[in-house]
Amino acid sequence: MPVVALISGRGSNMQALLDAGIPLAAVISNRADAKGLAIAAARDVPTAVVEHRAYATREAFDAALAAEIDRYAPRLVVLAGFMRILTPRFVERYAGRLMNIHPSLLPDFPGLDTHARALAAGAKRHGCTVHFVTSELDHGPIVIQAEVPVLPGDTADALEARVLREEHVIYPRAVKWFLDGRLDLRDGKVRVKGGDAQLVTAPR
Ligand code: NHR
Ligand code: GAR
Repeated sequence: MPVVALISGRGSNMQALLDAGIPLAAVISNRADAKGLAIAAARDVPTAVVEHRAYATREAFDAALAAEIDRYAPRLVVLAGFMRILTPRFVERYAGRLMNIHPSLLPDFPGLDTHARALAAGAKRHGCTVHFVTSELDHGPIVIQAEVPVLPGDTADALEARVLREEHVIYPRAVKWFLDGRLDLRDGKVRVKGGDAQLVTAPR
């Protein structure tokens, strides 16, 4: 089966992929306590844990992770709330077939704690981005984005929930495009064959 998902926690994006009928060959977590592992197992998706703490270096962890992934020979590897920065060597190995979902409208707010940072900046809109992974963190070619309003009185939690609903819409869409051979990567930019919208605006 074509897709392997890497998770670190809750697994709601992984679940959205399964709910959309994306065939996951395996779900791999860097944390044994990731809630998403139980969700995958309950749906008979094979799971594995490669604990980053068991490895002395990022290179060693990434090599073990790659070995586990490659048992399934996936066409695509998706980061679904995966929280470890990957080494250039790992990223090279899966170049053009490694995707991430990031909870901001990139290039705004790469890195962590994006919802609180968007509020602190006084942003009037926020959202999420599916992108191909390159070795520059959260800077790879953008596949699709969804935008949500920032509302008066928003807390980071309220904003996160609004964004997460859109993540669950755009990640399955992006993965389907990839599996259907509809993504063209040229000059560091992604185009969808057929011209489907690569920006989704959530109604308020
Ligand atoms: N790796 C590369 N090379 N490029 C990207 O674009 C990546 C990546 C690995 C993960 C997801 C990402 C996000 O969407 C992602 C994109 C973790 C961190 C982080 O600082 C930052 C960004 C992302 C994921 N991780 C800490 C670390 O030391 C650990 C934090 C923790 O365990 O909670 O790896 O935002
Ligand atoms: C999601 O909001 C995802 O975009 C974000 O973590 C959450 C994971 O939720 N990813 C990152 O912040 C990557 N650094 P999930 O486990 O329920 O899919």
